[in-house]
Amino acid sequence: MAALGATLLLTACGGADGGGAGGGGDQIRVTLVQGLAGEEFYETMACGARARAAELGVALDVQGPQKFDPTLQTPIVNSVVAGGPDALLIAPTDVKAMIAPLTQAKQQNIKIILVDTVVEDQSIGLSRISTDNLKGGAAAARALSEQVGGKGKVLVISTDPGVSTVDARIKGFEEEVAANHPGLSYLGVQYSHNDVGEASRIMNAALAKDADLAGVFATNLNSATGAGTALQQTGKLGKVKMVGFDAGPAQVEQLKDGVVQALIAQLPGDIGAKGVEQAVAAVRGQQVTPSIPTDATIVTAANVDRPEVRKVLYKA
Ligand code: T6T
Repeated sequence: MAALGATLLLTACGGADGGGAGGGGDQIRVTLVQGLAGEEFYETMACGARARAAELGVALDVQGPQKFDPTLQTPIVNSVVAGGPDALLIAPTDVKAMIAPLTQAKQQNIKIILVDTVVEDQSIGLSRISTDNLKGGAAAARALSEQVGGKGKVLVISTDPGVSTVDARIKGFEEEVAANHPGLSYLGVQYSHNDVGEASRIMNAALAKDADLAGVFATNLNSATGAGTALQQTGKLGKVKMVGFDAGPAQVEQLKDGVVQALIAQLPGDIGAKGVEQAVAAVRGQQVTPSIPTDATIVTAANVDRPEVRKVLYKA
């Protein structure tokens, strides 16, 4: 079965339409709306969703905005709702701004499954599937503290306030530092708007302001890639320690080049697959699991080439 699963994963990952067996009026139709089209985390999520949809005979459509932005995600959701799928898998790009369009979907009895991020309205989302981000942020704090010898100035670079996942990572990081790492001097959070170039600019400015900066935690893929690029360009390899969330190809290269000391890899493919499973259960009137936390793996230069770690690295 594993081989078949792998085959399906490869097929689906080849961008093949994961439309499942045949067409037919009784086929369950699901749409996945990503937080950001083309980004490795959400493309790996789509890959897992397509593989599971193919196995379950579900017609899966994948769409997403060109930027992680609720003003771009909202018209996509409105268009999807007009098409009337049986279920909607979505990573909402803002805890407040996405409530209105998702309320429309709910009122049309479209089954909503939240993958990765959530909205503040607890009545939206029959299932919430994501990494335990509070735990992930605390793990990042412990890993960074170990890297800097438990002392020195540390900075967090995140995307925007109001994104549930990275907000939880920040909270977990801050609570861990306050409770268990008295030698760290926490400089606070700066926001990259999920833009690699802005994350680099923030990192460069932070290095100019605090020449003795010891470490940085970047809470997501683009923030980490941008901050790592700045460390590379300023020759701070290994001098300023860095822990990043996610494990996209550019991030893994930075890890192998010694720019970044640890990455927290999520399981976006697993999130996507479980999202399809929960959508099918909801459409069929079967039991749905309200909250499904997925695993995370701390990836370092020492373990990155191990088979069990290679399989959690995100697809290009
Ligand atoms: O870290 C992931 C995701 O979990 C988060 O919600 C937004 O950023 C990413 O998509 C990576 O870019």
